[in-house]
This record gives sequence, structure tokens and C-alpha cells, in this order.
Amino acid sequence: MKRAYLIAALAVLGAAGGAYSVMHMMHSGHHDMTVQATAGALSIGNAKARFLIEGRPGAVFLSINNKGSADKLVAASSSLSQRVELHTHTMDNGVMKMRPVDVIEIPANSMTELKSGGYHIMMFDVKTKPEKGSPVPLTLTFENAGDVQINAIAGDVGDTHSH
Ligand SMILES: [Cu+2]
Repeated sequence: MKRAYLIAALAVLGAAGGAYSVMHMMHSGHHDMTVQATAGALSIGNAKARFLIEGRPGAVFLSINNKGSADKLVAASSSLSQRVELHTHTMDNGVMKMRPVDVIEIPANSMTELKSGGYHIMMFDVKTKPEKGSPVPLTLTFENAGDVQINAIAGDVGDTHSH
């Protein structure tokens, strides 16, 4: 009985570890995306910015559809922010934590989603909280595709992203 329980627990851990790569595949092909910008084989859309509290960092979420070879998102910047970072969320003893990452890998022929609980872009030192529905200008820098300009749409709380 005890042994069966252990095996079940290991299976769950294994599934969680493989979830990222599987997610890329599952989302290709049947995904609704409002395309806002293209660069080479990349289409970028569904860009949303969430500013929860005046004076606190904002988070940006978006989708990247790559119909070509692998690329990397290496930087992001904005005229509204003094400091923009690429982030990920990780579970640490059951507590969700975020940390900066150097790059976000964009696998070949994949749909990569920056979303709450996963990869996201953080905007620090934003002087004035953008009005709901207003454009938040961003420049995304890809290793191969170069710079891409996009406007994320400022939104409300709406989710549990807790910065
Ligand atoms: Cu973050």
C-alpha cells in the first residue's frame, strides 16, 4: 500500500516536470490569438499589462507563435518603465515565487505563452499607473528576429498575480 502511494506521487512529480515542453506542443495550431506584431517567423499578440497598485511593478503577458526555427526573447524595454525584466514563476516548497531569467526560450514551431504563474515580463518604476484600456508600449528583443514593437493593453486586477 505504502509502495503504491510512493509510485503515484513520483508519477505526479514526473508529469509536472514535463509539463512545460508538453504545453508548447499542445497550444500549437488551435489557439486564438489577436496578432499585434510580426517579425520573421514570429507572430506576437494578446499582449496585456496588469498594474495592480499605483507605484508597484506591473506584469505583462502575451503569446508568441513561432512558425520557424528556435529563437530567444533576450530583453524587453518600455518608455513607461525604468527597468523591465524577464521573469518566471517557480514553486518553492509550495510557495509561488518569481525570479528574473536571462532569456525566454522560443522553441521552433511553437506557441509560447507568457502568462500568470509562468513566464512574464515585469515593469518596475512605472511613474503613473496606466489607465485601463490604454496602450503600454513595449520593445521586445529577440536573438534572431531582432526588435519588435508592441502595445500591451492595460487591464485591471482580474487575476491573482500578486506583485
Ligand atoms: Cu514577476
